[in-house]
Amino acid sequence: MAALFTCTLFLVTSLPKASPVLVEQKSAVSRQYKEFLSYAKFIKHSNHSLRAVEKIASFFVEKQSECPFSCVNEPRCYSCNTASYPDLAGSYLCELLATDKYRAETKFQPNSSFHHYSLGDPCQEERCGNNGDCIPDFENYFYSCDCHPGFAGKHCERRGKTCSEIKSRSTQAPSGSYVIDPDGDGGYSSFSVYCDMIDNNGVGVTILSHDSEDRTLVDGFEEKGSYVRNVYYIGAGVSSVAQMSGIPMVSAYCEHFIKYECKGSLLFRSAPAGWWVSRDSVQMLYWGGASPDDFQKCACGAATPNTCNCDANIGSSWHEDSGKLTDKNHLPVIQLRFGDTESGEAGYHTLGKLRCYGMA
Ligand SMILES: [Ca+2]
Ligand SMILES: [Ca+2]
Repeated sequence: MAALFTCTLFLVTSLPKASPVLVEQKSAVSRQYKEFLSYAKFIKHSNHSLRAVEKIASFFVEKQSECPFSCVNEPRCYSCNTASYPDLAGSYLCELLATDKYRAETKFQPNSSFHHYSLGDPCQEERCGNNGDCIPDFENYFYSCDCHPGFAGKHCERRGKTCSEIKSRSTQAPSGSYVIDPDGDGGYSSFSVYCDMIDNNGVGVTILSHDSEDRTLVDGFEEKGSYVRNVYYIGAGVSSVAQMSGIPMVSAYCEHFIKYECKGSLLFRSAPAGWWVSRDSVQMLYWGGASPDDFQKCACGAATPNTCNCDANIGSSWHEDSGKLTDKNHLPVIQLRFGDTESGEAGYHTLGKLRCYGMA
């Protein structure tokens, strides 16, 4: 049976406090140097030994417990065998080994003549929650958790905040529907999104759908902004704009494709006829492909004095302004407004899904 054996070694107190030899040596087992104290945690496996592996040294000790002490003090030592019984002189054989039962699993066997000491398994306790896998690091007596897809945190104890965080904590997570909680435990409740785990080099893209993605006709609304389309986001548990806004807040990048096709229907020229509304309910006067500093401009006008294709106000043919909105502080879009569509004038709006990725 395995019993926890804590091995504490006081080095000779006359050693200089900052002995460079001790500090620099790379130990096989976990050794931490605190002042003059060095220790490692061993588990005693009675009546077992690790045979036919590389021995660093064999010698006799007065007490069995001196053997793991010696292992702690030998940089190449991972584990040790000690004789179960003394020899005629009352001493016990001690073998310092260059490997351990985790690395040489098949060499670890019952043996009534020996006890074996090795470092404990850092994953022996239930370390990782929500079916996460514990990944042991025997050399440093440390572990990490590979989370079951959807979970995050050091111990996989909570929902992922975004698809990027989920992907970072479980690299094999497939694309699909996931429950996320952008603001972590407490605050807003978690909700469902689609995670594209392939796009953008597999960073994990959080995708939020809404009810206004179809290309939609605007006709018969002459007053500026008199056409009103509220955008409702779709996902189990989605209940408020503030809740959804957590996605852009904790993401590095967001994009929201927006397009307006126009036949004699103005967007921004003079007093704006059309605009979109930010998550904070603010009227936004820049279009997809332009930046917030491009006041009353579309992608085509961002680098020129021109503004938007639709601002040419050409009633005899169709034109369009389109591009991605990328200022995550304004996203998602919650409303679309248009006007100047009467007597042969018209427009079509198209709004893509909200896509966010990376971790802020
Ligand atoms: Ca929450
Ligand atoms: Ca017009």
